[in-house]
Amino acid sequence: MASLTQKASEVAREKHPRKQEKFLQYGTAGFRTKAEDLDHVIYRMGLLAVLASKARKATIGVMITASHNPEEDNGVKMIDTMGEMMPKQWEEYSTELANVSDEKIPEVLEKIIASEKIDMATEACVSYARDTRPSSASLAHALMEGIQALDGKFKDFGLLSTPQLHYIVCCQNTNGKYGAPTEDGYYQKLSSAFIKFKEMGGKEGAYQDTLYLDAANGVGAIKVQLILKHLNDTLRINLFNDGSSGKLNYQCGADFVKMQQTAPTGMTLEAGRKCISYDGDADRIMFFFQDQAGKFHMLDGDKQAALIAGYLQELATQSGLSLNLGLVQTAYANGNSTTYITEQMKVPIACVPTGVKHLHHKAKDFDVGIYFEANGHGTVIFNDKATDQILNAANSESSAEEQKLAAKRLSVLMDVINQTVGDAISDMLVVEAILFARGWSIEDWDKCYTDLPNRQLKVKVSDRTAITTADAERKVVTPAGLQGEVDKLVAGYTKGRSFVRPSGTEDVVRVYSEADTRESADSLAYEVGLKVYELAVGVGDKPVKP
Ligand code: 16G
Ligand code: MG
Repeated sequence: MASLTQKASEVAREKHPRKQEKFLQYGTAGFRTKAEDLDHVIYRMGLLAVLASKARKATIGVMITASHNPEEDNGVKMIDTMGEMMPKQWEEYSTELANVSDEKIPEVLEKIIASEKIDMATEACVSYARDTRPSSASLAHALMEGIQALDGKFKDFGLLSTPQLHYIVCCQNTNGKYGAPTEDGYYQKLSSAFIKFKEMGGKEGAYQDTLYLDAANGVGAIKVQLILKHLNDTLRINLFNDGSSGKLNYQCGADFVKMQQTAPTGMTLEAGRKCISYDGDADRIMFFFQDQAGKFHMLDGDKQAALIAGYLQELATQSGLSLNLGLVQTAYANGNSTTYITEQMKVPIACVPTGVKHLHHKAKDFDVGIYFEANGHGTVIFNDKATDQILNAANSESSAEEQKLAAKRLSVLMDVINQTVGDAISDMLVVEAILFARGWSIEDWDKCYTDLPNRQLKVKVSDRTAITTADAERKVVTPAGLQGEVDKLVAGYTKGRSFVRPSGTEDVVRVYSEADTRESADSLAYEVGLKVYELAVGVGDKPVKP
């Protein structure tokens, strides 16, 4: 064993040396920084993935992407055996391993081997993939050399969207029960379920099967064209920002649309056109359209959650199943979505801190757990009880026709959903399926509730870890006194709400605000931002008055 970990250190020194002392942290979405600083980190993640695979006695996934970040950035994230995020202790191992000198690598590896009681004789297998960034291919090579240095086996899936790799890892570790563990298996499963769902028929109405897609010049552009081949014209897509000329995520993509509350460049809006944006690694999706008066409407993660939860709840009731269905949101969820979903739809809501792992984990408390971040990342998970009940009801000879049809629809929709993680392609199909079933246009869907005007801004402070929060990030604990100031400011606005949290992916503090008017939301964000700047040692430019 010692010779193996020693070899890992030698390869590091020869081929993937740590060139600078910059501290890097495995954050909410793994490591994410300038691509040029990542070679040694990704090599080491190859080493760690081998240990994780041995510890789990199963396949581990590693995705190379920086999602919606600028093209120059890159990142890496490990995927656990069921397609989920890695637990905290592995995030800590990642951070520790990434920041030691090349010479110290054996020491850290051996410590992990001991604490996880890893039998080094166990075979290891790592599945990995990358996004379309120029730096991704060479980083994938560094990863592979890390895996090989510890004698691990690997499968290189080349270019994939992040959720496709999550799906494949889950399939690999469930012996194909969740689907065939290949990219083609993914297309087959989702597309055949989507086609089947449409064959069951929908309500007459204003539904249109045409979409205008901004693919953020990312991997989604390639993958959506592949799934289209399997969809047999059940969906039409006009593709924009397909990567042939524009820059990845630059003034386009789901994050741009959400943050700027405007259409991406490279795409012309026309009244009533149903438009969508993916982010750079296709794990988020935004819907939007322009109305007859030229006004821009955005249907974010909250609205997708409302559509999906409402429909699933209806099917569950119609099929006579007693399933405990609930929705998980974060503090970023628009106040009007929360009110609509709890009061009108009567679906229970849980609120958790930002980050997919928190939402996914909480969603497991329900038989049918729907989770969405406002930024467009979300999915639905069905536990074993729900899955069994739905499949039994769909195949039962005894139940009434209407009941059986509802259960059939549920069972088919379940296969359109990528339950392992939020997935832009899968969510697109799920939303389209529901709109089709309801006979709705995007305007019909948009009418369920109107978003409260909201604003987000960033404040630079000398140390963002000085900001700590509680109550699912809705309250600031430190610096002392800040929450009191936020409360006072919020009290001055009708329907005002605001919170402050340190970012997990950028060196900034984020401020969110909402209120009854655009001006109020902007002004509240500004005032809260200023308080953060004053009480949390702001650096550089102060927030600017709107
Ligand atoms: C990451 C998270 C996303 C979260 C975002 C918040 C994952 C896979 N992704 O992208 O869920 O919304 O970070 O970023 O967990 P922030 O902490 O910088 O606001
Ligand atoms: Mg992403």
